[in-house]
Amino acid sequence: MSKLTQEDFANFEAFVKKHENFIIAGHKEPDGDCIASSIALSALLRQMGKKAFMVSAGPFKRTETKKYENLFLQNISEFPVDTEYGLFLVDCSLIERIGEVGITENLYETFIIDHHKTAGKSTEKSIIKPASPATVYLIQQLFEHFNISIEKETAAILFFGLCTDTGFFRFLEDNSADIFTAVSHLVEKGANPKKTYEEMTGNKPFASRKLLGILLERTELFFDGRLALTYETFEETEKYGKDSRDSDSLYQLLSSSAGVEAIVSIKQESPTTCTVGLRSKDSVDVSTVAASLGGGGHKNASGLLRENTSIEDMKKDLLSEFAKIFC
Ligand SMILES: [Mn+2]
Repeated sequence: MSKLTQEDFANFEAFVKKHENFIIAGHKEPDGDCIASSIALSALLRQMGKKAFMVSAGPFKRTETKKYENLFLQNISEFPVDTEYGLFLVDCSLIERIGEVGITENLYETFIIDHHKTAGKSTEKSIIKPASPATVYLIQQLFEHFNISIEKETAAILFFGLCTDTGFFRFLEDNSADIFTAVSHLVEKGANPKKTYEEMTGNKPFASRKLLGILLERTELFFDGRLALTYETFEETEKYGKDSRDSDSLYQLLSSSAGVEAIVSIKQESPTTCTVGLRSKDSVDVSTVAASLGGGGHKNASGLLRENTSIEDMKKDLLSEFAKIFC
């Protein structure tokens, strides 16, 4: 269930009552949901008469997240904080996930709001709903339960968070009526789907389109077309810049090709280092491939990094691991 219970609301309220000031921290390498959850929670706390500030280790790599960077402190040492502060962890459950932001474990009373499967179960000090497609959906329920008005800007940011984690609703299935009800509330309050879509998918460097063309042209199929593999050389990384990488579009274009069940993208980060991105449809578990080559991740999205290797060697090792799945 992705709906909060009366107990969840009571636990949240009790935690908010105990402190006057709050730190809000999300995971490092923040995505849209993480950033939006932090911003919306901070608005909620302010409207409940509390003070809150946000911290993020960054980096704000994705185009659509960059404009929010200046709302976050990089390290809490930039701000006088005492141990009376309450700490909210959003879109992650482990203090290690927030990176180097000057927060020491167990120093602050902590409340977790998260939707990751690895986060465990809700407790008195957490709201954890793995069935929720985004953390922002949990925060929106807090607004609505406590009857706190959702300002236009907050509606837009909640909507943005939901769109990023659901691939603009493409990942939702037929059990998501509640989410669309929530979306309808956000649009009523001023969220603009067209504008958000343009912000999320636009503003990419022209060079990134060229690079996509090269990577698509180079893609090879293996195992009767079930695996698509492409790579980016170090020279290309240098020429086009890391800002021109648009893995999401690459995966989307390749996975829409008939028969393709898994996608491999090898990126040469330096003449002797490769990173590998793996994506798959539900029929294939790429986390096993990543794990056996020293990486990790989820069933349908995982990756690895290897030093002292070449694209050719990396490709050979990957194909022999995929042979175990496809042959
Ligand atoms: Mn999330």
